[in-house]
Amino acid sequence: MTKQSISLIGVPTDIGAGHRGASMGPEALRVARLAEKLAKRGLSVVDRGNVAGPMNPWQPPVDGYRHLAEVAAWNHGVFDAVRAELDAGHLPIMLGGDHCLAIGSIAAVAAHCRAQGKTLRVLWLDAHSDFNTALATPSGNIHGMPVACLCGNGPKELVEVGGHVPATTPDVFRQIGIRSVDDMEKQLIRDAQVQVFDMRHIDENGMKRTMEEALAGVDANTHLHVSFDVDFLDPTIAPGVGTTVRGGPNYREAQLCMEMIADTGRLGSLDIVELNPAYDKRNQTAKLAVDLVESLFGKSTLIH
Ligand SMILES: [Mn+2]
Repeated sequence: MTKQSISLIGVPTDIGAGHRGASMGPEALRVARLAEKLAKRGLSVVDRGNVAGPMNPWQPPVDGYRHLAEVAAWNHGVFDAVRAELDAGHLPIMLGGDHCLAIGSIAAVAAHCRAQGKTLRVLWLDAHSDFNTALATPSGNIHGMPVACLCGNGPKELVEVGGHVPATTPDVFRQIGIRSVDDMEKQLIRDAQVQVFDMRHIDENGMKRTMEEALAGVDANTHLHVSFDVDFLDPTIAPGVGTTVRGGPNYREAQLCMEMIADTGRLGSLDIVELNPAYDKRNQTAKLAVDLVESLFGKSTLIH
């Protein structure tokens, strides 16, 4: 087997978020030694530096969207950067940044899968479904809308980021850890038939059974994309996010989730988003995220 080649792509913006600070996420992950830890696992890691984009003007929403033009600009940058790494045969890790950046990232992965004849499966690890629209959103913050936009439900500027509309379809998503969904958003998710494994599902079935279900049907032709919103984790272990929701997976549940994804051997790309150092304590959430990403790349706690 050839050595897997990983490319880190920093995207230092909080353009789609309701709190400032996720723009510092890429540096916090670097400071927590993400590249070094993966290299220690025998992986080849290159840090491609940061994507550039507009400043956060911190304006109120216009027609239901905050910073639409700026969000589109950042996502075009992300799309180009992620697509280039995939085309070169590398495994991109997008270091966010807020979750609006998954529009560009997953649009690029979907385009790559179409070109390669691969089947896309997206594991959306998050407290939120991020399936809002301008009509359903209370805030206009676009980090609550990326899944809807990727499925063609959103403003032209975002739906068309990857040039293929829709970028992908609801059936590729498996949402895990969900525990905060707006009322209208719930109906949109039901209508789209997105497969959601919410915290109640995890409580009742355990993380093992949940991940078996979320990974069912993954085969040798599957490209697994993990979109890891750090607010997926319980805030007692991961305080460094702007949108904490209590009652998330604990440390062992999160580790098992990552280990079971690693076991498939099909991980093809990753987003790490919503890490907000302004809310963190001594970079502990960044260190935890790095720890979990090590497990995602096969660092097992099992002794064998
Ligand atoms: Mn999210």
